[in-house]
Amino acid sequence: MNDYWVKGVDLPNLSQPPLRELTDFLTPAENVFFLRHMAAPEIDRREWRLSIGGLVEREVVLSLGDLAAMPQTRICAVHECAGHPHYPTVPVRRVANVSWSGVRLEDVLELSGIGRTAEFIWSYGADSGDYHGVSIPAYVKDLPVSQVQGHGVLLAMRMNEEELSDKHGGPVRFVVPGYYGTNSTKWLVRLELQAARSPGYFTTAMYNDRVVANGMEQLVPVWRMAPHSVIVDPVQGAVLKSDEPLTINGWAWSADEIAKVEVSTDDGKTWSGAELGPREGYAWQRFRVSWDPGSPGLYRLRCRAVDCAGKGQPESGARNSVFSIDVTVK
Ligand SMILES: Nc1nc2c(c(=O)[nH]1)N[C@H]1C(S)=C(S)[C@@H](COP(=O)(O)O)O[C@H]1N2
Ligand SMILES: [Mo]
Repeated sequence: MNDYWVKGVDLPNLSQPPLRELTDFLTPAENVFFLRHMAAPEIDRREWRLSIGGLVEREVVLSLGDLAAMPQTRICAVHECAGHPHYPTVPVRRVANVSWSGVRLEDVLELSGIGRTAEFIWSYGADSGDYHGVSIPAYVKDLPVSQVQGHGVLLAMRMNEEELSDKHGGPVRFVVPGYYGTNSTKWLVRLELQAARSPGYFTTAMYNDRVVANGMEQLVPVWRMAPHSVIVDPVQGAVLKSDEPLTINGWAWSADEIAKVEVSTDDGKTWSGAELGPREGYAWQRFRVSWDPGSPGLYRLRCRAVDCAGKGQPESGARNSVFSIDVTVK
């Protein structure tokens, strides 16, 4: 029984399981973090419709039955929250790895056609309301059309082979594998093709990182996931026995495949390469390293991942900065 989520009680706006609950390759639904920015909408599944408009060749409206009758695809993908939009440099390590099933975005866009001048796809959720004093007409996200084609984007109706729950955005949500969770619009009701980025609050004011390159400040949308890794066994504060073989286990992921994970057991003074599992689809990759601490004491364990393009994790001050825990060896 998990105590961070109580069924039947008013939906809280955030739930996050402790890392010790994340030891399985596929995260069970009850251990998948949950998040929303505004009040959760009420959706009648019989009345639900998805409209596709904007710069399309023809407007399309689909019901749940229409989607269910189309070819279904399953994809395994890591699901990571980018963190609080007001504090983009604070790592929250809010992550899960799940399988999503539903209809490919390409198949739906085939029905509507893509207008010649369309550059962005906007996705609308059914939720609206107050967000920290700002009135939001609808949760809207955007992505370049060129980046979503051929990348497994789904209109998901199932999570881990079960009907998508209300709290995870049912009946249908957008799923953008390899991109931060904020792009995977829950309670999806409309897709729009447009020539420019959306002027919505969550695409302009929030979820844009200020990055300084060549002395110039640039705004970089929070789209593709950066390399990240966490240790899930042992966990923070664990008391371990030195006379038993010890293994440090964790997960690493990024928009691209992870090529290397290193672990330090001396607070970053020395690092050793971990055994790294393969990448399946867009899933996270397992890593492990055996550890002989030698003597009892207090140890700070850290891990860091590098993707196949050579991109790693910053030491501090980023949503994906290097993770650490303290454990005691007796
Ligand atoms: N409609 C809608 N979609 C949304 C959000 C939201 O507030 N409204 N939150 C986003 C954020 S920031 C994250 S991290 C994920 C969380 O998905 P989950 O609750 O299923 O884990 O949904 C995204 N999609
Ligand atoms: Mo998020």
